[in-house]
Amino acid sequence: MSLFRNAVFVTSVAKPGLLPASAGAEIAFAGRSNAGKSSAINTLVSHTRLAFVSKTPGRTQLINFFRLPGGAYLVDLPGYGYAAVPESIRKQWRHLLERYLTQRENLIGLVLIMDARHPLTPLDQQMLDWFAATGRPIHVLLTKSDKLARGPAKQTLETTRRELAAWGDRVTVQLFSSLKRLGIEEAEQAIGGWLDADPLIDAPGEKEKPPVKGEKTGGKTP
Ligand SMILES: Nc1nc2c(ncn2[C@@H]2O[C@H](COP(=O)(O)OP(=O)(O)O)[C@@H](O)[C@H]2O)c(=O)[nH]1
Ligand SMILES: [Mg+2]
Repeated sequence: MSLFRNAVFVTSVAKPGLLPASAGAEIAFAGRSNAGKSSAINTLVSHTRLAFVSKTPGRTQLINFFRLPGGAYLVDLPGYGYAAVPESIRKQWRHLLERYLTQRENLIGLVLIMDARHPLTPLDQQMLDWFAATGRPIHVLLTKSDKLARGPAKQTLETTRRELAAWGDRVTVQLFSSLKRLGIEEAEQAIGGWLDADPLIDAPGEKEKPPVKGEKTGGKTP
């Protein structure tokens, strides 16, 4: 199973007003800057450098859209929490993220990337607050888990799982490592499950259907 293989870059967006029209189900990837988000995306698409692993944290300030072979979209959101970014820019990103996470109709799930050594930072909690309110599922990847010994990694997983329960029962979590390529199948299963359950996948364009002939349009008066 390779859900994400052959993802192709479609477009980058810097402002919420410039988001492309929703063309299919979207799965967004978010995380603190330097948490390992780009690496995780690259690992999942088996396509190194698709999402660009950056040596300079905080550089990705855009929402990047990738189309998956099945017609759904992988959406790479700008990393947050990079201290060296000026407040005015941080405010813009915050606005962009909030708007996208709370209002995007075709967004069917959020993959939240956290460094396994520093899970659930205040900004991670902010993302959870915004998106959990939509009632849609969130899957947390505790990445760089190779940096923890087996015992502490397991402990982190359990503690984080307990804490995540505060955001409801649609939040799941797992250990992940891009370096060691651990957790890929588990992630594909969790995320693939959202696509399987999504009616948009089987009925593309359903929303754009013109009104059925003879149906009341509301525009005419007799
Ligand atoms: N050991 C280890 N390092 C990782 C892992 N994932 C990412 N990194 C490193 O962490 C740094 C930030 O990764 P990147 O994917 O660019 O993070 P992003 O800012 O969240 O997109 C880079 O130096 C990566 O090589 C991982 O699973 N294990
Ligand atoms: Mg990145």
